[in-house]
Amino acid sequence: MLKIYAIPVSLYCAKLRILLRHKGVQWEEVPPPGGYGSDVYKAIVPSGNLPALHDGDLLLTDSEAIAEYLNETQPWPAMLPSEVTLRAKSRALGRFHDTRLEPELRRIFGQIRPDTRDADVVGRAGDAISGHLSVLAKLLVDADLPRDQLYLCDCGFAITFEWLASFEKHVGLALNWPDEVRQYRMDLARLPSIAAEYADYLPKLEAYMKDNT
Ligand SMILES: N[C@@H](CCC(=O)N[C@@H](CS)C(=O)NCC(=O)O)C(=O)O
Repeated sequence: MLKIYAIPVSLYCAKLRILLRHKGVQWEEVPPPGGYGSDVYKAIVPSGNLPALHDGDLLLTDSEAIAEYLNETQPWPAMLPSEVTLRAKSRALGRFHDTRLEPELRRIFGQIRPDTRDADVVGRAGDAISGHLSVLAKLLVDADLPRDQLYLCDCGFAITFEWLASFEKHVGLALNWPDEVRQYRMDLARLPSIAAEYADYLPKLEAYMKDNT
C-alpha cells in the first residue's frame, strides 16, 4: 500500500489526498516520525517537507512530482487532458498555483495569531493575492478546461481557495475574487473527490483557525 507522510492541516497533503481519492487508491497516512521538521524525519526525507510518498523502495517529495508519478502509475482516471496544448496549459495552471498563488498565502501564515498580526502586512497581502487571482481568471479563460472532470492542476487550487476564504473570515484578509475564479471555486467544490476531502479537511481547517485566532 502507498504510504504518505502527512499532517492533517497541511495544505499540500490535502492537495495530494484529493488525487488519491480520485484515483481510488488505498493509502496509509502517517505523521512524520520525530515530528515535523525533526532530524529523525530528515534522516528519512532529506528535504524535510510534507507530503512525502513511499511506494515500495521509492521515496518522493513535492506534491506535483508525486501527482505526476501517480498519474502515470495509476493512469485511470486520467488527470491531464489528452490534447497536447491543453495538457501544457493545465500544467501551467498547476505551476501558477505552486509557485505564485500559494506562496503569497504562505507569507501571511505568521499573521494568523492576533498578537503577532500586522494590519499593514495583511492589507498588502490582500492586494498581492487579489492580483494573482486576477491573473488566474485570465489563465482559466484561456485554458477553458472542462469543469466536469478533475485535473492535476485543480487539486492545489481547491485547498488554497478554502484557506483564502478562511483568512477572510478569521484574519480580515480583504480579497477581490474575479467572477471566473468564484465560479471555478464552486465548480471544484462539486467534484466528488474534492467534496470528499472537504468533508474531512474543512472542519480541521476551521478548528485550526479558531484555535489560533
Ligand atoms: N512545493 C512543495 C511544497 C510543500 C510544502 O511546503 N509543504 C509544507 C507543509 S504544507 C512544508 O513541508 N513546509 C516545511 C518545509 O518546506 O520545510 C510541494 O508541492 O510539496
